Amino acid sequence: MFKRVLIANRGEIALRVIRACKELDIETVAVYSEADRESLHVRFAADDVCIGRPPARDSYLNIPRIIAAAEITGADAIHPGYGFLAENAEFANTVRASNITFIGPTAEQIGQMGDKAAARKLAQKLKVPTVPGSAGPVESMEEGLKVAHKLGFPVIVKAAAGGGGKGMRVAPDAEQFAQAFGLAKQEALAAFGSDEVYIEKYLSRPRHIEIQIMGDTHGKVMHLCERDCSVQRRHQKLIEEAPSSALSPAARAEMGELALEAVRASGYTNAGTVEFLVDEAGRPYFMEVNARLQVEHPVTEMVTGVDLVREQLRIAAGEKLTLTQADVTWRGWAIECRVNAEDPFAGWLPSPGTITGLRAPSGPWVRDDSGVYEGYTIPRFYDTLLSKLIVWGADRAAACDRMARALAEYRVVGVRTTIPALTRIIAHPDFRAGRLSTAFLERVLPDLRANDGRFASVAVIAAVLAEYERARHASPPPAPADTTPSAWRAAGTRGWIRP
Ligand code: MV4
Repeated sequence: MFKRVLIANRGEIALRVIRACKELDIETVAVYSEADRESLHVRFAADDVCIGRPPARDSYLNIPRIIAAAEITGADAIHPGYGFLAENAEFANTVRASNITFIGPTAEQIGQMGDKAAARKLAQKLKVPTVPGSAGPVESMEEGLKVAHKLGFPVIVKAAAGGGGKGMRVAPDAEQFAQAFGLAKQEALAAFGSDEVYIEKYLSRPRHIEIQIMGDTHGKVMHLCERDCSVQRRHQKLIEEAPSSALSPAARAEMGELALEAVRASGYTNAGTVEFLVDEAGRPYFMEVNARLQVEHPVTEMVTGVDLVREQLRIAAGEKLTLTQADVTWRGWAIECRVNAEDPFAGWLPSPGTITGLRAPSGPWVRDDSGVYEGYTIPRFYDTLLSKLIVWGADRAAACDRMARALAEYRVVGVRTTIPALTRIIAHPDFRAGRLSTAFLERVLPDLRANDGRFASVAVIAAVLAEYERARHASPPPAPADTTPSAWRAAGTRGWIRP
């Protein structure tokens, strides 16, 4: 096993990895930008190195500085977390060339999975179903239009180097095809340095269902149940769950097999996710492979009992997977809500600032993977994720009830958060019934608003926060002479202990 692991990331995921290391008695090294001096991951790690200025390209995306930090501190492995350099083949390769172990798939596997058009081709070769579309990259507008006519509109133009929604444009009809094609190409070139695109028939209300997989360096690969990530807004997932209410046990088993089929040939190692869209008829279509640990991995951990980061570390150290496919079972239901510092009442704009009051939910079957603390100032340079609230229940209804309870316990003062929106979504009849698709959120957003254009629960939240502030800063009111419970309460002494 490793002696010292450097975590090339920040926020809650850096803490998540540090925790797994500590439980395996591995020393930890945090790297941080000048904006993150006061961040929790720096305090949690045994050692830390400042790697540069706040913009990510000067710090968390700066490969030479991260390698230098590992060399200075004597780290023998690097965990990339998610985002930043997690799926950068050049980084994985540079780490390896520096005689440091990259905790993730090989540079070659990352490169392979990064080319979405090639991954799609490979899936087709392996008889894993894909959405009808172009055979490969489409060179010209004319060729694209021909393919689109053959498929029938609407179609979607996707960047080969893309993924996660970037460089993607829907063409509803032939008139709008040229524009969609041009914009997708342009965006792809700007974002990925390659304007290669391919075309697929557009599915209008699919569910986004992904299979967690794990492979070791001894040729064993297994899947660990699916996650349903259909509740998202502009490719930002808000709520994820495991398992999915859309799959029967037979469909689940079939998708697990398809996911394994898609990665077996390439000898995939470490954690990965095979992403599918599932249409209204329940047919799965391969989309892409995410060669990293994902944000929403805790829901899988909660239903399977497998510590995915621990397994990542063990696999990277050359050990065998703890479990076999036959040993992996899932029980009950887990739901995750992403708590972001964004104002859902003001176009979901980031709400940076200082957290002046904070109380995270707890209690049975509640997990809060947070990267913040009371007094912490959220830097404006990075994403707005404050924490992931994950709950488990014996079934989906119990998990929904528990999430509602946990969200109601959450208090964040000083910045706006997505909690009021999440509360409303969890309470929505369609969410409760599991009537989900990637179109769900946009469709129900108006339902979540009251007549004044704000969420109906704003008044409630404001009252709760006012009460919280009062209790924190006020001094107790004078005690009434009559200290019976009813008189005590009538005297406005709620929140103060009766003598
Ligand atoms: C699609 C699709 C519909 N049809 N492909 C989004 C994430 C990426 N991994 C795949 N994505 C999609 N691919 C076909 N053939 C719908 C999505 C999609 C989406 C597309 C446009 C705008 C919002 C979206 C939200 C979720 C999924």
